[in-house]
Amino acid sequence: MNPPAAGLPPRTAEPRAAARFALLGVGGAGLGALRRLRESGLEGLRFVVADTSRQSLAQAGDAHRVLLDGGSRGLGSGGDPVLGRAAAVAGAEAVLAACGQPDLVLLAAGLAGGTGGGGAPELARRLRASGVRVLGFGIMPFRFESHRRAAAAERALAELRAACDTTLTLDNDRVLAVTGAALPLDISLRVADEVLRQAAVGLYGLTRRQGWLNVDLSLLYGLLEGGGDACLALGIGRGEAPAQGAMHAAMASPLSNMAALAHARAVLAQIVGGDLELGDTEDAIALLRQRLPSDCRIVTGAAPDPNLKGAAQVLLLGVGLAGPARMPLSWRRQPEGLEGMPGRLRLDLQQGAYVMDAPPLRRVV
Ligand SMILES: Nc1nc2c(ncn2[C@@H]2O[C@H](COP(=O)(O)OP(=O)(O)OP(=O)(O)O)[C@@H](O)[C@H]2O)c(=O)[nH]1
Ligand SMILES: [Mg+2]
Repeated sequence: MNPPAAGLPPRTAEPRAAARFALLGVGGAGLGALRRLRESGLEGLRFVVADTSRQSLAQAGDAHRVLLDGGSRGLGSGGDPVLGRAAAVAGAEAVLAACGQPDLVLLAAGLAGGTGGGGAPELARRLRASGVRVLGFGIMPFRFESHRRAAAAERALAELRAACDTTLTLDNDRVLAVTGAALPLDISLRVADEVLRQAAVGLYGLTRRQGWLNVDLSLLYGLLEGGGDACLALGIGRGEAPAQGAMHAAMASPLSNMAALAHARAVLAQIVGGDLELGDTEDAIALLRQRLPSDCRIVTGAAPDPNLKGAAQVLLLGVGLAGPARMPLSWRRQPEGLEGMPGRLRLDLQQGAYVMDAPPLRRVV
C-alpha cells in the first residue's frame, strides 16, 4: 500500500465530518493527472476517470472508469470538442453514478483536447445541475503545441469557468519556468499536475484535521460555491518562524499565480505545524493580509500536525479573483530568494509543496 501523502494527517485520525470528495479526470490529461496523484498515495478519495478512448482508460489502474461514447467508438475524439461534448452528454449519467454522491468534485481536464475541452464543461454543468459542487482544474497547453490548440483551449476555458463553481487555471508552461526544460517528461508532468495534488491533499486534509481553529465544511463549501476564478498553493516553512516561512512559500508559489490574491474576494488560509506558536501564526496571517484587498474576507484555520516537527505548512486558497490566475508570459525561473526574504524556495516533490529553506526568519514583531 502507498504511504500516506505528505500533508495528510495519519490514517488513524478520526475525521471531523464525513466529507465526500471525488476526483474526476476527463480525457487523457485528466486521466494522467489522476494516475500520478494516485501513485503519490492519496487515500480516502474517490477516483473517477472518463474518456472517449478505450486505450487510455485501460491505463487508469483501479479508478472507476467511464467510457464516453457519442459516436467516437472508443477511439478518442481526435481533438474535436464537438465530438467530446456529444460523448459527455451520452456518458453523463454514468459519470454522475461513478462519482457516488459527493459533496465536492475536483474535475481536471486538458482543455486543448477534444474530450477535455468539449466534454469537461458539459460534465461540470451536469454535475452542478444535480446539486454537486464542482472545483474545476483547466489545464492549458504548452506554448510549443499549435496555435489551433491554444485557441481551442481558450474557448474551452471560458466554458469551463462558466460551468464550474470555482475554477483553477493551470498553465502547462509553468513547468518550464519552474524546472527548466531538461527534466524527463513524466517528472515535468508531475510538476504540471502539482496544483491539483496540492488542492486534493490540502482541501481533503483540511476536512479531516481536528484543529485548534477548525474550518467548518460549511465555510469551505461556502467559499467554493460561486467562487469563480481561484488560485491555490501549499507552502512549507522551517526555522525560527516556520508559519511565516510557509506563508511566504505559499504566496510565492510559481505554480499558481498567487499575485492574483491582490484581487481576491475571499481567502482561506490553513496553517498546520508540529509546534505552532501563536505569535508566529498571527504574524503569518499579518503577512497575508498585506497582500489582500482591505475588504477581502479571510477564513483561517490552525491545526497541529505531529509529522511536521520544526516545520509548518500553509494552504492558501483565494477565490473571487478578477480573472483566471494565469502566469505572465514574461515569467521565468524562480529567483533564488524573494524580495525581502533571505530564504531559498525549492519545489519538494516528495512533500508536494514549495519549501522555504530558511536561514531562520526573525519574528516580524
Ligand atoms: N498537465 C498535463 N497536461 C497534459 C497531460 N496529457 C496531455 N496534456 C495536455 O492536455 C491537452 C489535451 O490532451 P488530451 O488530454 O490527451 O486530450 P483529450 O482530452 O484526451 O482529447 P482527445 O484525445 O482529443 O479526445 C494536451 O494538448 C496537453 O496540453 C498530462 O498528463 N498532464
Ligand atoms: Mg485523448
